[in-house]
Amino acid sequence: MSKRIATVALIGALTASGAAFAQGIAFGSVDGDQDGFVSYEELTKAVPSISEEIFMSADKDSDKLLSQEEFAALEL
Ligand SMILES: [Ca+2]
Ligand SMILES: [Ca+2]
Repeated sequence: MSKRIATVALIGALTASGAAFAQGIAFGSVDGDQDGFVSYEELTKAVPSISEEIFMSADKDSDKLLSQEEFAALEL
């Protein structure tokens, strides 16, 4: 049990510190409905730890969706 918790904590730490995240996750795999944009919901499915603030700051045109370009510039 404690080993399992440690593993989950480790994954969380890796995700939270993921400077290489944008490079490590393909846009197409995050864009669940393949409409060419990543919504906050889609992003949280790929990265549960991501905050809405980070999403908003990456969404340059404030349409609540990340284009491929905005996604690439995502800072975590
Ligand atoms: Ca989408
Ligand atoms: Ca946008």
